[in-house]
Amino acid sequence: MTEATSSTSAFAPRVFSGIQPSGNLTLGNYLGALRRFAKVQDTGVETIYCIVDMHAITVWQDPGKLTRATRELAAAYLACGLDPARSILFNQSQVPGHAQLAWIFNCVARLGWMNRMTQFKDKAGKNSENASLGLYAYPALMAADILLYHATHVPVGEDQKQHVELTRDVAAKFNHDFGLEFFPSPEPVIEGAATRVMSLRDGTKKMSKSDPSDMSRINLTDDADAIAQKIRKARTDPEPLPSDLEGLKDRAEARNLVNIYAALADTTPEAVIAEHAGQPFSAFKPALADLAVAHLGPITARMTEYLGDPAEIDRILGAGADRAHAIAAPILDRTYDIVGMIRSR
Ligand code: AQP
Repeated sequence: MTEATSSTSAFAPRVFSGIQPSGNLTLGNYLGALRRFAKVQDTGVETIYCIVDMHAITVWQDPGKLTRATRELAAAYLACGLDPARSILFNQSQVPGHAQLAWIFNCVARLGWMNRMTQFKDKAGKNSENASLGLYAYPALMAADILLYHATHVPVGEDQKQHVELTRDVAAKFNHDFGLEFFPSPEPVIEGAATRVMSLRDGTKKMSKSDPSDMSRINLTDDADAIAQKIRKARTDPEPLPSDLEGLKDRAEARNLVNIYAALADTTPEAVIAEHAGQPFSAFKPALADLAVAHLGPITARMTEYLGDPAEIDRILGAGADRAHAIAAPILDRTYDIVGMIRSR
């Protein structure tokens, strides 16, 4: 974690992050988020991790699939090493404070800020008139997720940086409008070799759960054969691996595979290049596939084990929601008080 800035230093360090239960958890979600969440927990700082089901429904979700995807994501958190006794793990809709604070932030955030959000443009596409109002207001709900707990640090992938910056803008405007330093200015924590894992079919697009092509991503539920096949078929160029990182400039797909290898091996892209310089992809890809299978296989097996007991998953989420609510309630009460709303019961 980075040093707290002056605007966060008045607040005790607290980490918050979330993932949408929108199905098909990917290697990108694993390297950019899940794996790092478990590591942060091991530093001893207070950690709150959320399954953001209210964010997921900003685009259509089949109800039965949403329930399954929520349990699957909980199982993935646990399989990646999250300990529900040390970290708080829950699904967002069980703590009403997220929606309540989001409404206040809808009235703080400006339309112009929302109009600059690239994720809305990407997700709404050409048909933005038909996108849900929730998709447009997504960043205000995300600001509420973070600030409801006075979180100071937010580990995310590169794609979420703009939303954390907007959260800082919301906190600053609220504090300025009401004339007090009530909300912290949270820091995005974007670290490691795989802060933006790219599609296996197009090195200019991020690997995403909702990409229509299953070959574009490695799912956490893929078996060894599927992982090996997807890596073998990953788009690359005909050149062998270069002797330094500079040689990967303008080779987005090759760079992506080197970054994935480095992240899985817990090393740097420089070290991977030093070890594999001059190798053709016909040799590098099988090495990468072996590494990915060795790494993801045990996680998939643990996920399957957790998913065998859905009642236990629901119990963990309920207990996590109670703990989250206990932190959020006084912060929300004080927010209403600052805004001037009567709390008489
Ligand atoms: N390709 C990626 N590389 C690195 N990090 C990634 N993350 C997502 N994709 C990558 C990180 O995973 C966390 C959870 O993301 P999310 O599920 O809330 O939403 P997202 O960023 O929109 O992820 P997807 O996979 O693209 O989901 P869909 O397709 O449903 O929108 C975040 O920390 C994110 O940075």
